[in-house]
Amino acid sequence: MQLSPSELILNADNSIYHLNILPEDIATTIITVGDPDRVGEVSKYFDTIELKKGKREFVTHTGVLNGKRISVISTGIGTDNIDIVLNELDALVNIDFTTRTIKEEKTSLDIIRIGTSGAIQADIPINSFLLSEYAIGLDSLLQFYDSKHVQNIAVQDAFVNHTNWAKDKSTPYVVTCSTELADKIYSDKFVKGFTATNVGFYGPQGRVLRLNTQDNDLNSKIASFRYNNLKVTNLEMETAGIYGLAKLLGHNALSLNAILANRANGEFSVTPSETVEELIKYTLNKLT
Ligand code: R1P
Repeated sequence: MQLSPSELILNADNSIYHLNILPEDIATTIITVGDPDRVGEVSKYFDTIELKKGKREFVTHTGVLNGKRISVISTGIGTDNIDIVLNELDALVNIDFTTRTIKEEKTSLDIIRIGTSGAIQADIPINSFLLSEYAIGLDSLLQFYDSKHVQNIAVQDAFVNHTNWAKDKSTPYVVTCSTELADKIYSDKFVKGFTATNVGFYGPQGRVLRLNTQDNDLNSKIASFRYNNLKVTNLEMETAGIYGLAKLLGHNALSLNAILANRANGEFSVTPSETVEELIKYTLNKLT
């Protein structure tokens, strides 16, 4: 079946609509970061950089480090952007742009997020690294896809019961990382975690400046949730979307978090850039 110009949107140079890049522009190992300025903070370690392109919040650099070709792409903030980035990355490798048809032979990407996050458990130190083994999406992204088969329904049902989740908010979805990538990257530098991904930074993550939230106890209920040995460790805005879409599309994904805030203690890092830089160096070292 041919994908129409309104569904698979290509720019005049045949690049994919939002990312503005061509199939040959990306490596099969992709690092995603939220902040477009963080792309250069990663690619500055490459031995060579062959490509720098961008459009809106989506900046891409591709280069080689220790003989391994790597692309680093900024996603901006939120799972709405993750929907664009994951679908367009997949299209770049698994759809033939000339015939507008899905390729028979699929390519699987390794997608590693290097992001920042706030801990929700008091015992997770500021400036530590957290590897998300599990993620729970409190946004609605995955619920728009035929995705029940990649969701852990038992954990999400228990979470809904424990938090008395309001029926007028979308149903949380629980998804997991690529164990293959986790085995490759993990060391005792990391806390293994269960990351909650939410749709906003303020009210959805329980921050009250001038607006009251629908449930003032939400963060404490998220923090006290237990399922066997699982407890939610941190809050951010992309991981569950990345895990869910990567699983559905046949890619491997792993989210690494520099813990810059502790919401339980009210602390924020005084050395955020240094902590993120350490995580970048560590990840590049492990990948190459
Ligand atoms: C919020 O400030 C942003 O920071 C975190 C959140 O997930 C959200 O994107 O990650 P990044 O630093 O990777 O953007």
